[in-house]
Parts: sequence; C-alpha cells; structure tokens
Amino acid sequence: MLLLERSLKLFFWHFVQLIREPIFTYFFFVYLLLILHQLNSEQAPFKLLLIGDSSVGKSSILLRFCDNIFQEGTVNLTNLDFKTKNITVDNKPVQLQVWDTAGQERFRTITSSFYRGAHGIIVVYDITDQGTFNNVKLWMQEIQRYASSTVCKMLVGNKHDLDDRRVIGTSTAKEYADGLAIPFLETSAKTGHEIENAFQKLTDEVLRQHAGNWGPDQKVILPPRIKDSGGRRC
Ligand SMILES: Nc1nc2c(ncn2[C@@H]2O[C@H](COP(=O)(O)OP(=O)(O)O)[C@@H](O)[C@H]2O)c(=O)[nH]1
Ligand SMILES: [Mg+2]
Repeated sequence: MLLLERSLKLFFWHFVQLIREPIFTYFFFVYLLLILHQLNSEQAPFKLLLIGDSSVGKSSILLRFCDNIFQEGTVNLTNLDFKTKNITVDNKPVQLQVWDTAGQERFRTITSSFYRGAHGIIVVYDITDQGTFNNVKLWMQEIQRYASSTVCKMLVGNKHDLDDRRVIGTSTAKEYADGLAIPFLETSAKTGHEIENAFQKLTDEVLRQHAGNWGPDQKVILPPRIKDSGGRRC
C-alpha cells in the first residue's frame, strides 16, 4: 500500500513536470504502469461468516481469532459487521473478513444480504447443547437458500473445553459433516483450541474452490470487492 502511495505521488509529480517539460513523458508512463500493476495485484478479501444458534460462541470465536481474547458472558458485538485479519496460506497473503450475526439469529432475522458475496461459512453448534446441533440442519437450509452454490461450508462444535458436559459425540458430528462432504472441527473459544486451524482450513477450501482463477502473479482472482462498511480491523 505504501508503495502504491509513493507511486501515486511520483506519478502526479511527473505529470506536472510533463506539462512543463515533454522529456518527462517516459517517467510518466513508467509510473502509470507501476500503479496499474499494483492495483491489479491487490488481493480482494474473503468474506467468511459465522452462523448458528444463539450462545454457541460465534462472537467468542470471532474475538479469539481476531483479537486473541476471551470474554466470559454473552459477547455483545452490536454495531459491528465484521473484523478483518490477515493470514498466510501457502506463502500467499490472504485477507479475511469475518462476519458475525450480531445477535439477529435469536429472532431469525438474518437477511439474505448477510449471505451475499460470502466465500465461506462456519456453522457453529455447542457440544453441550443438543438443540444447537439439531438446528445445524436448519442453518444448512438457510445457506442453501441464500448463499452462493459455490460457498465453502464448515461444521464447528464449540466449547470443547467443557468435555465433561458434552452431549454431542465427536463421531456423530463427524459423520454428519462427512455426509455433506464438508470439514469438521471441535474448537474452544475459551482456550483457543483449534480456532486458528478452523479458519485456516476453511480458507484452504475457499482457495481450492477458486483454484481455476489464479492470476499470472499467483494471486487468486475473486468476485468483486466487498464493500467495507463499518468493520473493525484486528
Ligand atoms: N466454556 C466455554 N464457554 C464459551 C466458549 N465460547 C463461548 N462461550 C460462552 O458461551 C456464551 C455465549 O457466547 P457468545 O460468543 O456470546 O455466543 P453467540 O451468541 O453464539 O455469539 C458466553 O457465556 C461465552 O462466554 C467456549 O469455547 N467455552
Ligand atoms: Mg454473538
């Protein structure tokens, strides 16, 4: 980005000189090409969503992944659309935009616009709450209804640290995920167990999904840039 700013400054400086001295034409076009190259190679972010029943730990997962913190009690992230985090996959820099439902799931008022443009979706349930696992099926239907048919899905059983209160066996959930051919992991936002890995795995899937879209400079060509609206940077 710094390089782009410098190139822009030099571009305008040479543009002014060009008007005064035609010899600056050469530099003018060199910087123009440099700017176009950098704009072209800039990576659009991946839009990832966290969905699932209320209280399964979606906001906690977001905070653990982006800020490496855990807050006891319900996490209130109203006024927040998403958080961004940069990760590296196969030596490629990838910017993730992770969107949280901000509590609308309680009233089933998540609109189709939430799903629009999503590249990956993590469906979260609580391993200590049977109802949240039963509802995974309903969340999958929501995805089917609103998200793109090429979206990458992942199943996550959260609160792995509460193993003594577990009611959903690992093998039950794994079997369900295998049936849908989607990855599955158990995480704990409290301890951080498998949180990074979950996002890494989903991003791998998204990159694989877009494998046919690699540009000449090894940057994946993605759908149009997601509008930056109100998110917070990690
Ligand atoms: N023990 C434990 N509690 C968690 C974990 N993740 C979230 N919680 C708790 O579960 C409750 C709901 O979390 P929250 O992130 O607000 O859930 P959301 O409604 O799905 O966004 C809060 O009391 C959290 O502290 C976890 O991994 N382990
Ligand atoms: Mg929440």
